[in-house]
Amino acid sequence: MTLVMGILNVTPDSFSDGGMFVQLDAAVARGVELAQDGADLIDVGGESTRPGAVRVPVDEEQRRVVPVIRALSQSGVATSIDTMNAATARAAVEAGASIVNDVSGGLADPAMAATVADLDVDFVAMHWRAHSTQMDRLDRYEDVVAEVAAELDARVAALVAAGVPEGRIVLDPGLGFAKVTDSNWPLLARMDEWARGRRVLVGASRKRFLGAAIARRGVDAADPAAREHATTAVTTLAAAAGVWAVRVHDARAAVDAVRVVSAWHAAGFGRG
Ligand code: PMM
Repeated sequence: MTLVMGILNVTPDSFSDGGMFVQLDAAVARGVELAQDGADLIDVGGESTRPGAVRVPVDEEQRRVVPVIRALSQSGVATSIDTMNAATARAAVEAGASIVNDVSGGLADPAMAATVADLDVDFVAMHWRAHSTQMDRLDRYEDVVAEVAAELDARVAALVAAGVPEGRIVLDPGLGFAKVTDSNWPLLARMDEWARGRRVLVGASRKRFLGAAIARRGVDAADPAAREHATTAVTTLAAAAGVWAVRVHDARAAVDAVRVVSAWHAAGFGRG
């Protein structure tokens, strides 16, 4: 069954109420809530990667995420660390994270591949072309599926060369990263062409390209919260396509969708 990864962004704008301990408590409480909603693991990130976002110093990133991961681990909640920094990946795994999720697929930090090999954890390699301040203008493809496939293959080759076992690598098409609107759909619709049997993570939750698809009179498609049902539709189709995991804000909706797909398959889908 497709796993549900709940999103926990520990950035100052995610928890508006100020002080560090308040933020820590609020973040841990949110992580526990996502787990109670059925998330199989919580993806903890301390650096926003939204379009236009600027980088956060690595010590500040660790100050945000490490205590949250430690507290969630102590509560028995599984976590992944969403980071582009090898040092943060290491600190997070030492605090209890079991997966490293790198939106740059190891490109942003030359030390990432060897660090992940050494840590011996699963690694999510997302398709990425540049940091958030530059990525929108890199939405240039002749054939988005072929180019993403080739660029992901290059990441896999580099990771394997650094000692990461192939079976540890999960591929992610990087929806919204150097893909503004139309480039996203072929990557979902033609997943087999770039995944080629590997484990896949899909992170579509509340992203801009969903807003573009649902825009019509009476729908505020610019509001990320208005993209929630569209997110659940993607989760349903992704689960039906057999993806390993979806990365979502609303764990309950995603678990419901995954369970519907599972019941549908169990009742003999494809046999009739
Ligand atoms: N998207 C965001 C952050 N981290 N990680 C993976 N593996 N895949 C994604 O698509 C992804 C990610 C940005 O989304 P957010 O700002 O809603 O967290």
